[in-house]
Amino acid sequence: MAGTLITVAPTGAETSKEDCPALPVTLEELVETAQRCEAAGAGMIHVHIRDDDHRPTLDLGRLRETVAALREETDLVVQLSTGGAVTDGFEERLRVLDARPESCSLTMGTVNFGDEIFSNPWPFIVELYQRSQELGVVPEFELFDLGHVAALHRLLDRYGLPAGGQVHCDLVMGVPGGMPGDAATLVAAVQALPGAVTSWSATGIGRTALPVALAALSCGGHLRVGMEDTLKLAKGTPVTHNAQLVERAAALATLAQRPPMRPAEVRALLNLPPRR
Ligand code: KMH
Ligand code: ZN
Repeated sequence: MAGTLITVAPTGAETSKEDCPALPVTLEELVETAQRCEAAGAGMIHVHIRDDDHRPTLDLGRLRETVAALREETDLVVQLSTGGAVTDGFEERLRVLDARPESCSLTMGTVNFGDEIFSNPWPFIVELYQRSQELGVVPEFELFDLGHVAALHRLLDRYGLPAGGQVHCDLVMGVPGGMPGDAATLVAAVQALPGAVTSWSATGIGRTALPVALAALSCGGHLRVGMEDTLKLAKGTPVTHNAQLVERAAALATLAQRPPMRPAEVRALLNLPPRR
């Protein structure tokens, strides 16, 4: 295990610009964020976009424009969210792949999500997976709970390997309603992963960010950080730019003697074609 993949998730769908002016919501803000985060050590970007009123949207034209701009201005692997917001419909979420990102998120089951429900029924998972295989989009399996790990076994057993043949997943820990963000749970989830998994990262929501990152590094995992998941560096210290979270992750990864992977190394890890 030579390096650490740091994925930045800079925006998400849950936080409003009014509540958090530092959140990147316009295309210009997103590109500036991506550039600074790439310089700080990120290798992949997990993207949610917003409309002119800064509300979450899955508008296909905007998604295409976003993929094009990020490809033009950065080397980062671009991963579009197919989770969107809890209010988004299945058809819209499936259509995200038509924007032809290199990677997409693919959540492996329904989960209580605070006061809401993040709905991912099995037939939707299968349709999204098969579409990703047809289009050659490399999925990142999002695992919010141990049941999602079991569902990943079932998916791979029944429908085979993803595009590219590598299996990358992300443990999303500490969502109210999902698995808790602590070391014991991370170890249990990692031990339960299918043998076909070739790489995994972990992210801890809110105050679980640091314990999850430290546990992931000590277990050989990669890291996802960003304002989608964490709005404070410490109690009373708000994040003012996503690059701060990437810098912190890069420092931890370097301390662990697994420094940040550059985008070309991330493409090799995920068996994506080289870019430039
Ligand atoms: N916004 C959450 C409801 C994903 O991006 O795939 C879903 C989410 C997962 O963020
Ligand atoms: Zn997301």
